[in-house]
Amino acid sequence: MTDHEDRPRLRVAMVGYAFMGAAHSQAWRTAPRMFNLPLAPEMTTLVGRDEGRVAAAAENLGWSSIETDWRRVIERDDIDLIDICTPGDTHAEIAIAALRAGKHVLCEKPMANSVDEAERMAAAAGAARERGVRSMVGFTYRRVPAIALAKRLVEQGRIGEVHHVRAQYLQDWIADPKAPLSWRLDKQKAGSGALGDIGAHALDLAQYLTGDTVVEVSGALRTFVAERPVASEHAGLSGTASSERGPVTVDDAASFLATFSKGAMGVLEATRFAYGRKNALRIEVNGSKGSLAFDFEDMNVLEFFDAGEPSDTAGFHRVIATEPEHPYVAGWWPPGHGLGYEHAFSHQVVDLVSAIAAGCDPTPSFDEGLQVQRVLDAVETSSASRAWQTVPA
Ligand code: SOE
Repeated sequence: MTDHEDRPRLRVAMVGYAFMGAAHSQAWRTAPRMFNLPLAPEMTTLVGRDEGRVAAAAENLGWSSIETDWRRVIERDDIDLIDICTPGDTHAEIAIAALRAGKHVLCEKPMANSVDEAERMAAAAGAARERGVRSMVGFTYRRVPAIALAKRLVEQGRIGEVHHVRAQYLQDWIADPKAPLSWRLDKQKAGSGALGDIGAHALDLAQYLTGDTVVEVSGALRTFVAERPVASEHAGLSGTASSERGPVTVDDAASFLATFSKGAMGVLEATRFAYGRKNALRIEVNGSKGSLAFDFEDMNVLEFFDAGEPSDTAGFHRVIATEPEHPYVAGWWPPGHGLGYEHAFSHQVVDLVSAIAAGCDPTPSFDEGLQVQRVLDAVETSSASRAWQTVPA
């Protein structure tokens, strides 16, 4: 444990306290204990509309106080950063107001529900940057050590020029037609379905690892189950079913072909209907000198093929990314002791706090969030028009 008393504080208010709020809370609590941060984060206020529920969550997750209106929080002088963990329909309003009020912002993904909202958010982030106010989008998987290692290898030229990117995000939590409705199946709240919720992660990783952007897409969206039982309780991802039924207004699955600006070809897929695949965020990149492959269901491992090796022994190496030389790992356990889903959220806090202290912009920026939104939008348009779509620059 590190003594933070002599460090400047970073007073955090978090809006929302469900699955993502719990993951972020864990990270705000843990990162300062395991990493030597330049600022001391304080879990000052948890924000939610229902006073009783937010008070219980604050007690449980470790927040010092509560508010029931985010607008009051952004007016407060004792808050430095707003962490947005609400459904997508509120991201733009909260983030823009917070940035204008001079608060740093961490915003969950997808950054917005539409390109228009994302453009306004990126503009607000640009104006805030001029005043030293920072913003970041929660594409957390970038901070899984095996993924950060893959990025390092690509940058070192170890796989050469990228030809192919295959990225999939496969889940199965609504494959059963009896699984009830939740806000994630409501276009109004979530913007889109598998496409924005998990396809956005696959797309972000594809662009992050290659250091390149998608310029053109041909996509297809499907909703396999158009109507579902109304959830009687919002527990976990899918709640508990009642006898009443309501419409699903988002896609259950999305897939698209992508052309990258430097010519690489991408095949991307996101689905909540892949029975047996629980959180299979997979990516494989093939280059002129080798290949890399990752599957979140085996998240401590990165597979690496070096085409320069003698062919009699060449093969994918299974690199267990738990050595102190691997990104982020030195802060944790001895080699081989494995990290989990939550650790990437702690790494997100480490990088965000370090950037704020250093006076530089953290990544992924709101500009990157906007670019992802533009690709997602192009996929939707392509699916509707059954034609390739150019992604606006
Ligand atoms: C639900 O599909 C979800 O929680 C996503 O919203 C997260 O971003 C992803 O990390 C896990 O799955």
